[in-house]
Amino acid sequence: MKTLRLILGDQLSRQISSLRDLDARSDIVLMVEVHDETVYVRHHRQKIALTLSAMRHFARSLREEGVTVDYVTLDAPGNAGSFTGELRRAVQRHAPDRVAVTEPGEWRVWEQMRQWQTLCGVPVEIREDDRFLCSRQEFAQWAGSRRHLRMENFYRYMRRKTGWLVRNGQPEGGQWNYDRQNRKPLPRNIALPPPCRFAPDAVTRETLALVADRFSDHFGELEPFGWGVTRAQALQALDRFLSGSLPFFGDYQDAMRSGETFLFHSALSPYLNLGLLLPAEVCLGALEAYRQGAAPLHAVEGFLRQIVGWREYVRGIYWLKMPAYRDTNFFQADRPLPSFYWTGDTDMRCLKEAIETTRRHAYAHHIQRLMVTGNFALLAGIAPQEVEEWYLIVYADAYEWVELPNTHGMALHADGGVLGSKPYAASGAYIDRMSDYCSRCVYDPKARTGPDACPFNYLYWNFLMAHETRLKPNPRMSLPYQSLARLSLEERERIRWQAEAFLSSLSPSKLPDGQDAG
Ligand code: FAD
Ligand code: DLZ
Ligand code: SF4
Repeated sequence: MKTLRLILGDQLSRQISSLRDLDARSDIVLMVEVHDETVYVRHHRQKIALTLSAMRHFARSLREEGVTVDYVTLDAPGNAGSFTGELRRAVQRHAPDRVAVTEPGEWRVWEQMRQWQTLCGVPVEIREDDRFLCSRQEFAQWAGSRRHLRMENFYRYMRRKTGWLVRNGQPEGGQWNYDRQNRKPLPRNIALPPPCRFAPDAVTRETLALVADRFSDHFGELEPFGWGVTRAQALQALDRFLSGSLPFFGDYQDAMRSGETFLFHSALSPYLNLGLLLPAEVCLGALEAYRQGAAPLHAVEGFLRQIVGWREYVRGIYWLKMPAYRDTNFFQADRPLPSFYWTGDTDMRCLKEAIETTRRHAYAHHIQRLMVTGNFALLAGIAPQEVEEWYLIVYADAYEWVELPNTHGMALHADGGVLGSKPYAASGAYIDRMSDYCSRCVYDPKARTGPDACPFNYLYWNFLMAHETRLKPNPRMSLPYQSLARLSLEERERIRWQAEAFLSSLSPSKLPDGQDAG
């Protein structure tokens, strides 16, 4: 049987289910660079270069194995510009008995894929994406009729299922979660590991030239480009992380420092999301480091929690709740995204740092995403869809299945508490505690109101006041509301006035078409 096997740009694993029964004598692997995928949002230029270069390298590695690969480049004559159009053309070229494909990561593509059998006139077998440790069906079963779908409960379920850091049904060390040990600010003189960057080879250089030429109006700097684009490079990055950063990952997971992008974070998310690394092998690597005494329990547990817990959980929520999920707007937030999200042109040092890192590297670590850009968008009442589009554009690891629950649910609480039991709203005090940004900022993180006051402070209190009816009944919000109750009426009025003045001073422009934001 001649099978046409379509590999999407984020399915670059030799173990992907659509390649499992590959017969190199009769089958053809199809890979397509298509305009639609490069512009459904105006991705950061590094993300496009990373994806296309990784696709080209993956095709090359299959060919080296003796597999026939039909690879359609972006500028190939007649390129139809979409997955559906290119699949139809390939079916005409090869007349296969069937098409095999692995389910996509995004709802948008899923809707197209469901039409393919009808549109292409051949059987299309859609296979489960079993790179994930929990299937969509299993997550739905776990969710069952539970009232609350809390990550912590899901994480314990996954720990028991995998047996990772579990002994006789009990968590290694006696606790499931060592989160409390993961909140230390960075000591001033601690040495940070150098980031794992790779020099572009000829294939990547060609892709960089293509992106520079075709996507000059997209956000972000294209070079220096240091992402790995092959499985071998991704494995090298994993090794570097396990031996250099993992031991410190737990302690400083929430820390931020001026001018430092990666700290002790792994920067493995683009590789995991593209398929160059598998979540199971990354976890097994961390567990091996623990077994060998190379990394402490709280670091390994903290890292495992991100992958076995958060990563699988947000994917489960995405598929369980889509498509209605993205349309909820718990706080009725409707303010346009401020223009500084694109330019970094703001006096607020923390935001400037997070946005400049994002422009330069298509990366910011979790706390910058959640507690700086995300927290600001929450407190300022920015419309969820504008914030979500920003996050989908600006990061090399951005795919809607993981971006949307993190933005809509975790950062903005726009889902009303499906994902988090309370909003991650914080004043400047949190950022001051976890970073050195405030000491370099024109604003005073200790002042609540007044000309020098940190905008996060009055926006925070204003947010609590504006959403008192919705949030006060939440028992997890009782402390903030007890503090609010201690503020005088005059102070509340000052907060409201200053927040309004600040918010109306924000210029609401989006990245204009044709502007070079890089
Ligand atoms: P590390 O800190 O080293 O963590 C290790 C791995 O754990 C990551 O590589 C990632 O695969 C996984 N992980 C950690 N936290 C999460 C999480 N909350 N959800 C899912 N996986 C997690 N992650 C993406 O991969 N793509 C996105 O588009 C994305 N958008 C986000 C948007 C917002 C508003 C927020 C708050 C978070 C978002 N995240 C996203 C999650 C997280 O911030 C990134 O996975 C992480 O910063 C990637 O950097 P790292 O590889 O150095 O992670
Ligand atoms: C992100 C991306 C880009 C920029 N370009 C392509 C492409 O040309 N061809 C392709 O197969 N995939 C691309 N991707 C990744 C897809 O957007 C991703 O596979 C789908 O969104 C499914 O998650
Ligand atoms: Fe950010 Fe406020 Fe600190 Fe300035 S003072 S860096 S705005 S938290």
